[in-house]
Amino acid sequence: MEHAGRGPAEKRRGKRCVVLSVAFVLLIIVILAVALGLTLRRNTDELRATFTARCEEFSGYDCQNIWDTFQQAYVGKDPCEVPVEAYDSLIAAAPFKPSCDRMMFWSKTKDVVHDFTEKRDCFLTLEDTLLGSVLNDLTWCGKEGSSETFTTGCPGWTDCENNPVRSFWNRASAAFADVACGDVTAMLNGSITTPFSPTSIFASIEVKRFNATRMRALNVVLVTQKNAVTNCTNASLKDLQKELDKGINYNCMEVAESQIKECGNDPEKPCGACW
Ligand SMILES: *[C@@H]1O[C@H](CO)[C@@H](O)[C@H](O)[C@H]1NC(C)=O
Ligand SMILES: *[C@@H]1O[C@H](CO)[C@@H](O)[C@H](O)[C@H]1NC(C)=O
Ligand SMILES: *[C@@H]1O[C@H](CO)[C@@H](O)[C@H](O)[C@H]1NC(C)=O
Ligand SMILES: *[C@H]1O[C@H](CO)[C@@H](O)[C@H](O)[C@@H]1NC(C)=O
Repeated sequence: MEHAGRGPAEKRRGKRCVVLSVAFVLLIIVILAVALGLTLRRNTDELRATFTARCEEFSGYDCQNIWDTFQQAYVGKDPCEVPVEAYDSLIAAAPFKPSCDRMMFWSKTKDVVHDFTEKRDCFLTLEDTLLGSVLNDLTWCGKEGSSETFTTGCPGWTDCENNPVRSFWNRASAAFADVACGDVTAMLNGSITTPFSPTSIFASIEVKRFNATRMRALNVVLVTQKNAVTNCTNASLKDLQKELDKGINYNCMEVAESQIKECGNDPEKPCGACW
């Protein structure tokens, strides 16, 4: 009797336990799915918020349209199959305007250049333009079969050539160099052995676009630190001079990093007088 009476009760408890376990697992799955959905949403929303806020600092642009055009370049695509041409419509939606005699290119001197251009309203880098500034230091990519934007888990700069971030900067650099006009400045790094490196964006994309019909001169500012490694006589800079479109004058100046910083702090000094 005892035996017979315990049997069904244990079975019921067992059944209840299974039902509770299944419910619990389902609950966990639902929570995870909601969390994942929110994370994806947040990825897209955060990038959009940053993009739009930075865009709205420039007046006279339709930032919603620029965001939509931007997304069309990579959303729903394999993040290793976004070619530079994918950004053609984006460039067309917010074209670079020529700023003759004020355009500044750089290679391996990012911090010094931007520290300087932020303080002094003399020179304009790609990162000071609308498209350059809205995407500066950001990461983004899409995924096949998804309408979301991801900001993590995206391929790195060298993981594959046609990744969304690298293709954007290559396309934007080309478009910025296409409008370079008058006297153009380039800040290169005198603390490395090859200041004009063939693999840099400056050498492989920008210099090739410089055109003598618009440009009068390229002025290289070779930024030196205490123990300068190289100077204006370096062979890589001779290569740069040779690669320039015939008719563009070339100048090179060695300028101490401390002098550039000092000049950035002295708003009274005329722009051209920094070196
Ligand atoms: C030049 O490159 C070196 C080595 O990468 C770096 O430490 C230095 O800050 C760079 N100089 C400038 C002016 O950016
Ligand atoms: C410069 O522009 C002219 C006229 O648009 C063009 O014919 C020439 O091929 C260009 N040169 C370079 C080096 O891009
Ligand atoms: C430039 O550097 C080379 C060595 O790389 C040196 O022989 C030369 O004297 C330097 N020139 C100047 C003007 O400092
Ligand atoms: C600068 O230029 C050449 C060729 O482009 C480099 O290979 C050199 O090492 C050079 N640097 C110095 C410091 O001599």
